[in-house]
Amino acid sequence: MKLKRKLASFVVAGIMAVMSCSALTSSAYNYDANGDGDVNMSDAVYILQYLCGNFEPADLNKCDVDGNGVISPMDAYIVQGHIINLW
Ligand SMILES: [Ca+2]
Ligand SMILES: [Ca+2]
Repeated sequence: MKLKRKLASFVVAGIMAVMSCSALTSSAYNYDANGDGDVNMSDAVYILQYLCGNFEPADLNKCDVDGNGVISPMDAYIVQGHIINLW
């Protein structure tokens, strides 16, 4: 029974992830998290380094790529997806 629940929650999480990909196509996103004028993997690393507590960015707002008011691994994920043309 527990296995079925875990499997069901895993499937639901997968479906939600796929559905959220379409929401990640906004052109309003600021992918340049580190503000150097380029969008590349260093922006995703910049966000993740902040989340790991390695430094305090000069402009925290730039790390909130999707503009939801929270800086999370999802912001780095959005940058990575943009770089590889996933969305
Ligand atoms: Ca950048
Ligand atoms: Ca965010």
